[in-house]
Amino acid sequence: MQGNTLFISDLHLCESRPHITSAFLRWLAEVATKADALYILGDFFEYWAGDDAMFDDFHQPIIQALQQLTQLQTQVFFMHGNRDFLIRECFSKATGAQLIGDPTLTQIYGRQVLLSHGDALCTDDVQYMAFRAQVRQPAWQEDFLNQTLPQRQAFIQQARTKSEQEKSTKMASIMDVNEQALENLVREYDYPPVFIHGHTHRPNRHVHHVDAHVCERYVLGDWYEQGSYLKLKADGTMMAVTIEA
Ligand code: LP5
Ligand code: MN
Repeated sequence: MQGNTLFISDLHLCESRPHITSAFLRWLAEVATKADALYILGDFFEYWAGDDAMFDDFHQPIIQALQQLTQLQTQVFFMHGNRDFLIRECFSKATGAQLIGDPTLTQIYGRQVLLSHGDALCTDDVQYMAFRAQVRQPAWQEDFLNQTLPQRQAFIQQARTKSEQEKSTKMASIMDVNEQALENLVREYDYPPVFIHGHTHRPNRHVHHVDAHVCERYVLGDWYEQGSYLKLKADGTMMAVTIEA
């Protein structure tokens, strides 16, 4: 046992930010190999058009690096984000990463830890919630995946443009986690003492009191200007670390 578990999200890996991909690959080799487990909590990729996009020159080094990691002693768990929810078993087989649902309650070093990407808690963002409900339907996804890869990529480009336009008119507060939705989730999962999520790109530690239970909520940072991760040690201490990219 290595005595630490790592959490990351929102790397948004893409060809246009090669320094971030390089920083991540370095971090995998230098830091993640010394961990018991790595949890990737969504938006690992800028977008995922389908597992058939996995064989290109951009994705292959990332997939091979994850595979090397899982072949050593580090377990890798992967949760979907709103950009890469089309990742399927093909990716999982190629990397050795185990797909986990959103949310997932797990036990790490004897403590209950609740994990989520975080977008489902942004319930004030009603336009996004409607979009999410549509694209998370299995039938919608099947239709989408039946299109050719170039057709899917073109659609995603349009959706990205529309999303950026709409985000520029939304108040910052509606794109954050809704307090009531958060409390409901904490109740539903029987008051986990630790909750970790990403998506909002607002790295922080919050302490919530829900029905007289305390829940520490850690928000992961993105990997735009720098890298960042959370490290949970076997003694229960949590560290937020940033790295240069
Ligand atoms: O992604 P981010 O963090 O910038 O913004 C999110 C929400 N936006 C999204 C949309 C994605 O970025 C689009 C790319 C998805 C790639 C996945 C590929 C799988 C196929 C799906 C193809 C569509 O998630 C944004 C939130 C923000 O987080 C904060 O929480 O506000 O939500 C929106 O902006 C949603 C809009 O309000 C509605 C989305 C419009 C997309 C409509 C598609 C129509 C395409 C055009 C056809 C002519
Ligand atoms: Mn997200």
